[in-house]
Amino acid sequence: MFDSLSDRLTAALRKLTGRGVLRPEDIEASLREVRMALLEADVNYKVVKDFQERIRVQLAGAELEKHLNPAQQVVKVVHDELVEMLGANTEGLHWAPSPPTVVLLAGLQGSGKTTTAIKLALWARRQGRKPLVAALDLRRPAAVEQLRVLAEREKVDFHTGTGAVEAIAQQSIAEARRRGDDLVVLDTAGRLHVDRELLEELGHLKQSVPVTETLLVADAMTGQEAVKVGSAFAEAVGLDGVILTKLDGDARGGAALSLRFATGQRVRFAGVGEKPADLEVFHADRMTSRILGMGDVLSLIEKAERAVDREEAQRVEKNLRAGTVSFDDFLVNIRQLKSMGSVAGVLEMMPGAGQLKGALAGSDPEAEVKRMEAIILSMTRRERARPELIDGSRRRRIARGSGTQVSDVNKVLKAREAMQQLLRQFGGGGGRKPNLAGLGRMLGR
Ligand SMILES: Nc1nc2c(ncn2[C@@H]2O[C@H](COP(=O)(O)OP(=O)(O)OP(=O)(O)O)[C@@H](O)[C@H]2O)c(=O)[nH]1
Ligand SMILES: [Mg+2]
Repeated sequence: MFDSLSDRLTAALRKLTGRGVLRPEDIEASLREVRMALLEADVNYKVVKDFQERIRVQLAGAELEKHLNPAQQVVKVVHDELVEMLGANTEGLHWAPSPPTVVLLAGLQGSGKTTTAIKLALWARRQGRKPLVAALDLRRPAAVEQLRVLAEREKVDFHTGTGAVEAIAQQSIAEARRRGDDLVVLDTAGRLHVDRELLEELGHLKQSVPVTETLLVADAMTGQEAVKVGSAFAEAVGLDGVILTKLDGDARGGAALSLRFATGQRVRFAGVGEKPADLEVFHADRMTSRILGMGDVLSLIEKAERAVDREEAQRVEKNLRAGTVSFDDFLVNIRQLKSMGSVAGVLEMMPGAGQLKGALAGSDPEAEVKRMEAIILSMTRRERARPELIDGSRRRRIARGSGTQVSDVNKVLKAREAMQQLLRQFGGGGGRKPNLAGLGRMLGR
């Protein structure tokens, strides 16, 4: 997804992170490259101009964060502005206060409306909802059949009918009420181009039923065309957001990156394949991190910087850099995790933290961290400094002392090992600049 944009941006920014001191001309040069990269990705030129201006203003501002070096600051500002450009959102669907929620899907021919109708229904079902899809594309009998077949295969309630689309839409809502469905997705007819007739039809339909959200389904591969369509629909019918399809293809990113500024519309979902399960909520920040190729390291740095007691962290950092983790270090670390908010959320963002997460795989990560803390506090000083001493009988004693099971103690021992492994992998000290910093630095400086 957005591969070449990603490559170019990362390359432009990496040049900076390799330097200790940044001269203004270095920054200018990389901003020029960032600009070229965006234009090549088919981002609307006005949007690019605006973007560049905002970055320049921010870099000149006094608000820069002191704990980041100049290169990191540039990366951070670019990152934040990209998130802004993408609409800074993670919204999914807005649900109607009283069900059913009614979602009207509109868009050009072949943009993916019918496929998306079923995808959205399945996404809602994964959220514990009960969806119904309604076929309102009566211009082509095959279109109704397409949705019917998909709905039957996925066991999603389906409704269609003959006559006026407004009436069928109303019936489908009554049908949903009768079946206890709380979401109705209306699949409409497309056209080759935006034309008056289509827009009027959609306008009438929208007035005939209590639509909760009107979402434009747009093909990301069409780039600026999708943006034009977005403007036309927004103006004539009114939109609440966009579902961008075919982001699994080699879309350059222009549509995703221009829509918000050019039309005021946020991308709410991303279609990432042909299968009914291939729909994701569009997370502006995750998408940005993906584009910048840095995991979510930036936000982790941000959180860590806020939460960590620096001095304590510095003391631990020395050990971390050496690639060893005593239980004292470990205790500091998990307390930091705790102070950062959702443990699961933080782990999510750590590159390669899968192992540690596995070790924490309780139903409630927060409770798990408390238990870990109790277990570590039941160890002797020597045990904490030299975990390899902890044999079977010590494990039993520690379990008794902390009111846990030996299996819980084993889990903590494993988690520490996992963290040590993780550190050796991501390294204190050395390189790996794309990740901006090793874990040691992420946890404090
Ligand atoms: N790769 C990929 N293909 C998609 C995606 N979404 C839709 N498609 C494909 O795009 C084609 C058109 O999809 P439809 O859902 O039939 O499009 P539509 O908007 O309903 O088209 P009309 O009913 O003719 O207006 C199909 O071949 C889909 O499989 C996606 O996210 N990724
Ligand atoms: Mg269709």
